[in-house]
Amino acid sequence: MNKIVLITGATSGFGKSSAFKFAENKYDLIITGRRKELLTKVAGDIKENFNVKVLTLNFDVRNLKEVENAIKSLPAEWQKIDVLVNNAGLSAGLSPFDECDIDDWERMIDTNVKGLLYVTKCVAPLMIKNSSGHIINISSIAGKETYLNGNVYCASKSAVDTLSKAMRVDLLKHNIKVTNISPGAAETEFSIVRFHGDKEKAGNVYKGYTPLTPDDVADTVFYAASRPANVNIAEITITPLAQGSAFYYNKKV
Ligand code: NDP
Ligand code: 8X3
Repeated sequence: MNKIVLITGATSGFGKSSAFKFAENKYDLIITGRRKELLTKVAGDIKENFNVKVLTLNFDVRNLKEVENAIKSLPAEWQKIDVLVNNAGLSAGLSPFDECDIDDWERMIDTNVKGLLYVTKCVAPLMIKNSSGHIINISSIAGKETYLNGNVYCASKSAVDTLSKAMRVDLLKHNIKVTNISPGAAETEFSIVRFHGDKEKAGNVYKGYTPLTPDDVADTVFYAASRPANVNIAEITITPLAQGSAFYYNKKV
């Protein structure tokens, strides 16, 4: 029987690449996201290329009822989740603290912090029932250090960092591994979402250096998930070669 991974935010970026990576390694997949058409397309592409099962769950991580209903809807054979990748997340805006839009703050906190909590609260009991499981939280280098105008995004990822530590100690007695992964700059839909759809502004973020690709991050996620049973990778920070910290880049522009 294949292992099962549940990946949130698999319609794009790290989540989508991770879905392919786990499928390549013979995991059955539960993939989630709000954009139903994209989710169906990812599921179809994976089934066409790999001999694995794929279940799609279409929900917004910010809505507790939707999260609860989605996880409750899992057929018995899908309930033994081996790996949960808490990836769904976003940044909204990049402005000085005093100029920020409160709606952007709400979206980031509701998605990156509360959404991650809701999903984990619903999935953890399934892992506890089996006395095994692995929770992989996608934080960010922005959770380690604050950069100019990063304010609430950085705080939300810092919260993920802390929650990873908290989950690791609280769930230890149930043999559940917890890994916190902190990527640096990667070109996905991330900056397009941050700049509210402004693709030109988003593209400028990645000029003058080679950013991480979604596959680089998916490799790291799978590395953490594929260690021997006695090994837990607690923390990984991964950056492009040209990024020395959350705010220092060696750009050729
Ligand atoms: P993308 O924008 O490409 O992907 C984000 C994914 O999250 C999408 O699949 C999106 O799906 C999903 N998502 C967003 N909001 C919600 C929601 N409310 N409910 C359900 N799903 C949601 O960005 P990335 O792949 O770059 O981002 C993935 C994670 O990595 C995020 O947590 C991000 O903060 C983090 N990160 C990104 C870095 C980067 O430089 N790109 C670096 C470090 C961390 P849909 O819209 O269909 O719901
Ligand atoms: C995304 C990476 O450096 O743009 O978390 O915040 S960064």
